[in-house]
Amino acid sequence: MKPETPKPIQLKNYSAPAYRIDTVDLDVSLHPTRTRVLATLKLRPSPDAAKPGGPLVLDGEMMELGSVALDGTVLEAGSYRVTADTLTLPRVPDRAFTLTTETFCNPDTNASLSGLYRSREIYTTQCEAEGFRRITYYLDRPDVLATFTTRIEADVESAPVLLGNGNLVKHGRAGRGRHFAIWHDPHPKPAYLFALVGGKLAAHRDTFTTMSGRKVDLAIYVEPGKEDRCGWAMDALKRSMKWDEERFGREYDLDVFNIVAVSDFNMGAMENKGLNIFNDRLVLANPQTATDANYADIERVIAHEYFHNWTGNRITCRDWFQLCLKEGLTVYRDQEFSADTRSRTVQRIHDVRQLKARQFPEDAGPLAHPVRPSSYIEINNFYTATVYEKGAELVRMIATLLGRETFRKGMDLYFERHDGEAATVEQFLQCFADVSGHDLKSFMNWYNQAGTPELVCALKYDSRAKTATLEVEQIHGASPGASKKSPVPIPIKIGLIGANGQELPLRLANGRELPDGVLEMTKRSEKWTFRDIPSRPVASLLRGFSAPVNLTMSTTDRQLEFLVTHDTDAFNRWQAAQDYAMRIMIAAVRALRKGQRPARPDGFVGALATLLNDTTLEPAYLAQVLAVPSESDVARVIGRDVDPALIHRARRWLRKAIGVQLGDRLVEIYESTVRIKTFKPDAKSAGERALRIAALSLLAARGNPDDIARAARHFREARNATDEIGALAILANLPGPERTEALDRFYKRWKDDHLVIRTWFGFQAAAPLSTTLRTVKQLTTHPLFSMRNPNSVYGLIGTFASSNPLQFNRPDGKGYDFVAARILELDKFNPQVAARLLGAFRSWRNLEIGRRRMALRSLQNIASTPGLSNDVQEIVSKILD
Ligand code: 0A1
Ligand code: ZN
Repeated sequence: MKPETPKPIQLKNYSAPAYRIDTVDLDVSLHPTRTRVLATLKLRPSPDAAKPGGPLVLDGEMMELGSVALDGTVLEAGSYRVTADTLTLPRVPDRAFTLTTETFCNPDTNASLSGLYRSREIYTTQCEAEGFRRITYYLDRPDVLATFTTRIEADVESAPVLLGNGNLVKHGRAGRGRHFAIWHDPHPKPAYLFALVGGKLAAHRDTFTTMSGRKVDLAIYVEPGKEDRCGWAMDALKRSMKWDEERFGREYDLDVFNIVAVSDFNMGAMENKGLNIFNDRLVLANPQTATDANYADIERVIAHEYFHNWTGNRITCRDWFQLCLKEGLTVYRDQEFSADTRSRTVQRIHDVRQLKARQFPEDAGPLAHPVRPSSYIEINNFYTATVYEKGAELVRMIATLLGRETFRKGMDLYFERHDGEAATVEQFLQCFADVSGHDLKSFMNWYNQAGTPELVCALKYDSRAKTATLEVEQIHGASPGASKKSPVPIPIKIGLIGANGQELPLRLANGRELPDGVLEMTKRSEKWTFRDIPSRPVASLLRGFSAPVNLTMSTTDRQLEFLVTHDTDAFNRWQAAQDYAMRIMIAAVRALRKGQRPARPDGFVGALATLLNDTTLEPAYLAQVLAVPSESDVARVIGRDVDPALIHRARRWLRKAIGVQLGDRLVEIYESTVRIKTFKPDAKSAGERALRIAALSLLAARGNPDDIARAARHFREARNATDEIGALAILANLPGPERTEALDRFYKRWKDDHLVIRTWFGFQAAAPLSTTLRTVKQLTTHPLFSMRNPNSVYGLIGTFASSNPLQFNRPDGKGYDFVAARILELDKFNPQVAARLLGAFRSWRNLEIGRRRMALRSLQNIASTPGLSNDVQEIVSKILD
């Protein structure tokens, strides 16, 4: 029996394992309902164990145990103990020994998608974080590294392709319509990186020659008939391999690199050694089925998983508390890859938008946790924006503080010192401290403290002394379980801009020029005086978003307009425009709440017009400028007594005002942007398409019949998915015949493509219409919808809960009831996805009282349901705490 409230696992209780496993020989005989696994483990007492010897306790669950043998002798049932999640041998030799177990599992009934399961007839595995224990009994923890050899056997007919980690050693017939393949991975690895695949798969092949001249065979395996949609992913893979050699000196280390795309997958993809497994939406692309955003995501995730080969696989994590060591670092690496491949500024804007949309609300609410948490109940709940995205920001700050070259030296040392090990965040930081002489002790506070610091800044000008003084204070609000916090080192990249828009030299009072414009704040409050400043400057702070903080500084509308027009830092020009839009929407919410009309946003629209007329700015950047902050962004900044309906009205009003006031210019942009006949997925072409659609969307917000007709025409005449889906996104939000017609046409065209049809579900779920909830309920019974498929669940229910603030937060509470009911339904078979959906409720306390009460009722309903999974139990209790 599972205890009611599971006990949290604590970082401070870490101790090295009592036993090590040197080699693992697995013999897996695949069968849809009864797969047999024969595991031979070579174990020995660990020399560095805190408590050497003692009973051997192996993890294992959801399996049937056949037999156990020690050094070849089958044990009697009384000489070991089996519980729901362990196999214990009370006495084992105090020298090296061999343990053999025979177990059976059922891939077909495994709907949790963790362990071994089948997705559309393909056998596949997912072992991170703790799925290997559903395949065999094991020391399933990341600091147990072993060399794996895997023999896979299956029916030739249903599973002609058999893949494992490492290199293929042998394959052949096994009799009775069966065949086998033996894979050997020479690199010791933790069990979470284990994978195998069996099924009817077709391959898209290529090769890559590494920097030392070794040829690597590359293959992407997909359902037969889809090989022609793998070109982009393969191209991205080869570019990633090259980039990691050039930028970090990292070479690939096996003879083969395989990727498999499956349809049922809880997350995006998984970095299993030499055998990455992907959610098919992050592999398959052609111009008709994938948008530019999909292409960019595929490129990013292919790179991310590949980069894990060094940051995650060769150097892994000592324990799951160190998850950010591989994830934050690898996200930083994939972001840098995208920045080098695409436009650095636009990439940074994209990454910062994501961080603020996903991580900032997490850090400000009941689910806040440090980048390196100190306790958890269910580790799967910690694959969060905080660990990933904020984790990447912490690495970026180290790079900013140390400079590019020293940062690279630190990375080199990390690879040299810890290759083949399971490391900690402290060890990672030590490498940078050692190469730079920089004391990074207080940097650990970033890893150990939750919450987004607030930076309160003020700039004072002394016209007689011709000096400008920047005063900065860092404020740390309370987070769950943490009220007292220490200051953190903060790199603040700044510029001072003179009256004519010129960049002023950053000369400190002692004459020292500030390198790269980066100040390093270390105390709670600090000030810096700059000399030789001829007249009152305007400060451009936190350039490129040099630290994950909330910046507060009192600025006038004029100063924001000045920055939008004159800042030499393109990122901060965009940021100033966003801040300005935010300020206007918040004022509009206030006005609407009082029943007044918002004031005309002339200053803001004028500033936008200046940007649109600046010919030095690339289309992708302008598209970002035209995208005003989302409703959720506004809700986050307002922070309390949030009324999503007023925010929705305010944002609509602003977009309409832009459409009306800049109409002619937007039409010009729409008409003049080149319509490229043959689709190319590169960033420049994508930027042009994005700008056109952004203009189309603001014109549709203006709402003249011509504008709607233009969007409908754009949809009908689209020759690629970006245009088709971009126009559908606009039409789906506007009630009327154009909407119905577009949705019908799209459905007929794409109903046989499970990836594309997901967007059709999504747009209906995201529509801010009063009929949406009814539609979403109906769609859950649609034959193309399945609760068992995570993409389907996220596409319909996830979109409704997270991308439709107006209808999810209906004042009658029915949006909450619906989502809560689906969470309970899912929790019975896929707790990971259920717990993720539950995250949509995380900001419920910020709502106005009426909605807050409704949300509370739904949450209490979940919490009081008997038999919840640990996953959902942990999240709901934190949300309600
Ligand atoms: N390590 C993968 C993400 C991942 C995590 C957990 C999973 O199952 C619970 C699956 C994938 C990555 O960072 O891409
Ligand atoms: Zn990752």
